[in-house]
Amino acid sequence: MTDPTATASAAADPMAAEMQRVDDVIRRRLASEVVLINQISHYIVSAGGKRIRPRLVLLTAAALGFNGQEKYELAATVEFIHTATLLHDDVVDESDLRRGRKTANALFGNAASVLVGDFLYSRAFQMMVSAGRLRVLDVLADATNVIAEGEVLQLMNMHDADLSVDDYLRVIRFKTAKLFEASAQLGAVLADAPADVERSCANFGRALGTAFQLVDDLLDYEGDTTALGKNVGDDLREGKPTLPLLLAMERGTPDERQLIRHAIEHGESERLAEIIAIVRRVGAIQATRDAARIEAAKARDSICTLPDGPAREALLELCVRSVERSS
Ligand code: GRG
Repeated sequence: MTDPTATASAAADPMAAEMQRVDDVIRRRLASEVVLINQISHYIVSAGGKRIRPRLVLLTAAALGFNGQEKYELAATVEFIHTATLLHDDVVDESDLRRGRKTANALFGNAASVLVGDFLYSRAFQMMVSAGRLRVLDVLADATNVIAEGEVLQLMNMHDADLSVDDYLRVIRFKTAKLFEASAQLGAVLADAPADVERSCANFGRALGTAFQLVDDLLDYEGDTTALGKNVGDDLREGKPTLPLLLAMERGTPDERQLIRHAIEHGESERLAEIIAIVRRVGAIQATRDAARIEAAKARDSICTLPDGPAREALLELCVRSVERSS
């Protein structure tokens, strides 16, 4: 007899069964004899998340005709790396809300969060070795190194109201787009695709990841805390010069420019409501979304030569969803 819940979820997400396979690997690979590791890693993983990076692995592999079981292991691997970065990032940013729940650092403390992040990160390396391909290690070792560089660059840019748009873009390419790039590239690596196809998939992921982070940054001014599952206004509180603020300074009156500059330099959000109103009025949110649309169009162009079929269609659809999202 057909399982009605399986049918319903398949209608909502045609990849539901595939993603379930990834979740099965995630749960199996979380296992540790150390109680606190199990507790914290299950806490963050069971809160869900969009699982967009594992989808990229599965879809690029499928688009290129690869259907081996290793794809689930690698899809779970990139989600582990992503989860490790979230655990570390929430400590660095002192965030207290993630995926609609208290962050692990708020609940278990900074030390436990960093260390369980280390566990997930090193477990990811055990998993990628099990793929038995040096190219997989090459791609992911490079990606994780660049992500860490991006986070350090971001730290250096904190409170810098004179940051250039190029320097801002460099940070988001490193800290976010790199893992999207690696995820899409891994599908091609699994499929033993020629170098130019591997490059196209990597370019797709890089542009999609850039679009994704641009939207992430605008939602911090446009979004709703409940829908986002994290606090809006956190970037301003931290003095993070993201594109909506840089554009608002460019387009605002001298007084408005001064207000935003002061907020970035001192990392304060007492006048958050006023700043959000300025960011919206001068069209900085719209302009940031437009920049994301341009990146998404680049992503779509990158895979125009991939074989036509449902997997390529789903990749194209991801470009739309990543930009037109509100959470
Ligand atoms: C452990 C390799 C390693 C590095 C640590 C802290 C750090 C260096 C990197 C942080 C990078 C980071 C968190 C970038 C932001 C990426 C981002 C947009 C996260 C949110 O992604 P979603 O929306 O999250 O896909 P969900 O919750 O849906 O999974």
